[in-house]
Amino acid sequence: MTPFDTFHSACPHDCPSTCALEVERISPTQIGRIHGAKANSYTAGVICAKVARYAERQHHPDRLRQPLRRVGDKGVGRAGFEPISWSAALDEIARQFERAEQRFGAEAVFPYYYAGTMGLVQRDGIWRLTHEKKYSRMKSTICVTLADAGWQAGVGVMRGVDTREMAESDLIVVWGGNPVATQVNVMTHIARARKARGAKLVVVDPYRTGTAEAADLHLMLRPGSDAALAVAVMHVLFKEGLADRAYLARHTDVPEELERHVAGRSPEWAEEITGIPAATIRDFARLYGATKKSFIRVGYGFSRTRNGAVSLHAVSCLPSVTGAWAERGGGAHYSNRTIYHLDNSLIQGLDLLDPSVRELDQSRLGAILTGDRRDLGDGPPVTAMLVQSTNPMNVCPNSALVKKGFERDDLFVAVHEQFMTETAAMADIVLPATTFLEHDDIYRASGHTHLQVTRRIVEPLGEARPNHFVVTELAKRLGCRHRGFSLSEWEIIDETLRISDHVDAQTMYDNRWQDCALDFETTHFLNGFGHADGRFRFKPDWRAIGPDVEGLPALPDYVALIDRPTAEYPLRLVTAPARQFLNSTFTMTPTSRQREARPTVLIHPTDAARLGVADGVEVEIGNRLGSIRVHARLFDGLLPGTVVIESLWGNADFPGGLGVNALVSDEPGKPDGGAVFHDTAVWLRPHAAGAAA
Ligand SMILES: Nc1nc2c(c(=O)[nH]1)N[C@H]1C(S)=C(S)[C@@H](COP(=O)(O)OP(=O)(O)OC[C@H]3O[C@@H](n4cnc5c(=O)[nH]c(N)nc54)[C@H](O)[C@@H]3O)O[C@H]1N2
Ligand SMILES: Nc1nc2c(c(=O)[nH]1)N[C@H]1C(S)=C(S)[C@@H](COP(=O)(O)OP(=O)(O)OC[C@H]3O[C@@H](n4cnc5c(=O)[nH]c(N)nc54)[C@H](O)[C@@H]3O)O[C@H]1N2
Ligand code: SF4
Ligand SMILES: [Mo]
Repeated sequence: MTPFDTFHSACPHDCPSTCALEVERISPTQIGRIHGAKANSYTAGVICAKVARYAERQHHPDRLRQPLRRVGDKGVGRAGFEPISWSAALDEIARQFERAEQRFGAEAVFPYYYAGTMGLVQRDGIWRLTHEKKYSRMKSTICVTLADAGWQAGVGVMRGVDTREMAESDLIVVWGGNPVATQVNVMTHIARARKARGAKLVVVDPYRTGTAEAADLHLMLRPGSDAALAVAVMHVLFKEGLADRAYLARHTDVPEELERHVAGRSPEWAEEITGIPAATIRDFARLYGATKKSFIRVGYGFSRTRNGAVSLHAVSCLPSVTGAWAERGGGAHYSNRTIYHLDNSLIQGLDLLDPSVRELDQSRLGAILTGDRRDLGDGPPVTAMLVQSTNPMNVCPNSALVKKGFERDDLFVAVHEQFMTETAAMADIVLPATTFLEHDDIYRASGHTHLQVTRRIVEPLGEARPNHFVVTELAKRLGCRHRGFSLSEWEIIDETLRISDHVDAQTMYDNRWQDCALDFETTHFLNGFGHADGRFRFKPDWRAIGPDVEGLPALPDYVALIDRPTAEYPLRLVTAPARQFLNSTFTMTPTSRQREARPTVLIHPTDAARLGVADGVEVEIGNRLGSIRVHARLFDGLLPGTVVIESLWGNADFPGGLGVNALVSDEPGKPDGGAVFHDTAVWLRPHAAGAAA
């Protein structure tokens, strides 16, 4: 007799890897360990430690089990709530939404969601309610907006070279990403290339991450300066005969103009901006130019600055100069989001979308809730919210303002959550949510090519219910008629697959996944890039991507559109993802907490000496938005002038109760918005001195 059965599933988290999983089920209510599926050619049997021990999260004693109504003060947590029934909770939310609508119009209601689950039915069903009721629409800006803009600018379509081809590369460049922490499977395919072909790994990152430590060459640069590095590399490629002129003539828009433009931007010029020695830039350019099978894994990290789209576009130009796109194992990958050809209309109720309904910027939630006219326009205030699968009190920029917004007495908030997060603690009604092991869904991946359908593996904990249930029950109470509200998750998955010309849900489930990889010519853009003329664009049409084009360069270039260091704010803060957390998810599991130890700022010994900061002491870090307290660790794996706080600890985990996003601006990146998490100039001083000042 085996002690457990194994069921297959897919990781629901917001991670490009979307791993194919094998879940040990010990009983109808209990899981054991989770493993990566060996048979999946991308997952290849490997998953991250935090999901391998998902049982810690699934069976955590603090999981929410029943609907709650707040009776105490906001922010207190579980003690401020008392249980109520599902029907009473849903009735109250519907009543509050109707009241908001009657007083101010439908746009006073703001359904707000994000990526706690990446399952398309559970994550995106909230849109159906939004569209049918004409509630304010959320403009998604917190994750990929800047990176999307940069990729769209040059490549023109949201797909890239098959990431499994990294195993066939001779040089892999991980640019502005830290896959050891954020998508571990990339390392599997890189390891294959290193073992089989002696491939080299280059990492471009402001600090010595786990990935940088594993690299042959770490290009340690100033945050926000990537475009200067990329342009100087192009300078060397053209100057030293490493540009593929035949490829350029056939597949790109303005190669001669580009060559003239980069001629004036040498490695010495870039050294000034990036902090990387000119000789190192030259060596890297020669290595890149001499290696046809070179693969750039484009990360998201370096796009999270005001000039991030420009930087990402500049990096995407490199394989177009050397012609690496044409080689097996060559080119670049950012996201494969569009390859699945899924028709989302049933899930999202797109037939009811009304573009005249106002859109509110997800990353400016604080400004929105505190009545900023730049966001609200001449529309009504937001007076009622449903928050699903996201924790904005933690993850949103300008988080002190977010808190101020949630503190409003005249704002009604319902939060659907698995845990009493800091956001849930601000709610009037809290609803308990199922985990991916307790509901059905369908997942596509941005980092590979597989579509996966999953089924419930264990019984929901207590009275926990899926997002689909909440959205459907509210829709009924609010008089919605869209037929999506009368179907089960499984029926929606099945119909979505059928209208998208895929196999039915049961077949896809039985097959475990469907590999939707496109052919070589398409993924390598030999049949053309995404623009009408089929050419890669060195000269993007930024205006077609977003309205805020002021200061954007015509050709790839460094533009100082960043929060530049000044005498008052001399350091640049990067808030890179912590390995054991996933945004704010896993900040409650004991092993993750223990391994991450405590919120810590990494600071160069030279800066520390100048500022009188000793290893391990508490420091204060601040800017125009406010200040936070955190412990310092002296670290020589970054340039003087850069500091790093790995994220995302809860606000309450910081000594002063304010987390790192209290320092992050909610100013939108260019040209189409996007949060700028790694673009913050700050001052830093020992805490005791700060208190005395
Ligand atoms: N363990 C863990 N895994 C995660 C997450 C997590 O929080 N923790 N988050 C998930 C999510 S939502 C996403 S979107 C992905 C993100 O995946 P990644 O592509 O890794 O992007 P980021 O995580 O934003 O940033 C990664 C790296 O970018 C670097 N960086 C910051 N600024 C710059 C810059 O100006 N230039 C350069 N070259 N590098 C810079 C940071 O130092 C960091 O090492 O990961 C997912 N996976
Ligand atoms: N400083 C800093 N801030 C950042 C970043 C950074 O790099 N630095 N990264 C940013 C990025 S890339 C992103 S994508 C955002 C992510 O921000 P969020 O999408 O808010 O991510 P999480 O913090 O993981 O919160 C997800 C929440 O959803 C809940 N949840 C999970 N599954 C379900 C479900 O099925 N139903 C319901 N109702 N709830 C569920 C989880 O319990 C969790 O509390 O954070 C951003 N914030
Ligand atoms: S690596 Fe990413 S997709 Fe894979 S199990 Fe971990 S969080 Fe999930
Ligand atoms: Mo993200």
